[in-house]
Amino acid sequence: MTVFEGTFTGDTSSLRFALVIGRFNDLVTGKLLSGCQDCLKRHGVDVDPNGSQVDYIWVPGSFEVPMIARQLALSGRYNAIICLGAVIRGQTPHFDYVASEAAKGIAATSLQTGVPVIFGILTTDTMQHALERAGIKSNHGWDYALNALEMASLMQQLRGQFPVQQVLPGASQGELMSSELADQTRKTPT
Ligand code: INI
Repeated sequence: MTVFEGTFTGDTSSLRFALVIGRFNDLVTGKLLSGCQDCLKRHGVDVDPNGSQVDYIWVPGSFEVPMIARQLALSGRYNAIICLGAVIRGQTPHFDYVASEAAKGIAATSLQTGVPVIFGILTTDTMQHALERAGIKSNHGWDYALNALEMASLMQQLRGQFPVQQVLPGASQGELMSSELADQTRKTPT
């Protein structure tokens, strides 16, 4: 049998990433973004917004993240999509709705499209807790980028070994993208 594992040491120059970032609590999401860019850069990815490897898409808040991630995933252009947001518990149930919809939407996007979509939405009780995870103690943005690199590499390996043969029941036609279709629609082949 075979062991498949994503690597962090391969050539990353042909990989493309999209970062979808919520503006809500941008004190936190801006720091997650910096951590994310630092990690990608140190792994050889050109993070310049004018370059060809990373696109940045800002949305109002975490609730809007999955819809945009889905559209980007369906484009077939990206090896992985990183979703960044910060949902901080307040005095209202708003937190639960936003956090839950963001998590469900991101998971559904990944499953429906076959594109790795990284769940980089911090959910914390306080701003202090969020900031501690966005640079004061550690920066989870770095980890999310690492997860994206690992999944992009793993999917490249699996694509050759396990091409998608059928659209699963429950997925609307054209919604679940086969790896062949993703390859065809990708603007720059990887
Ligand atoms: N969006 C967040 O990203 N984090 C939050 O903590 C948050 N809270 O608590 O309200 C939040 N709300 C905005 C939401 O994501 C949408 O942008 C808004 O509801 C419009 O659809």
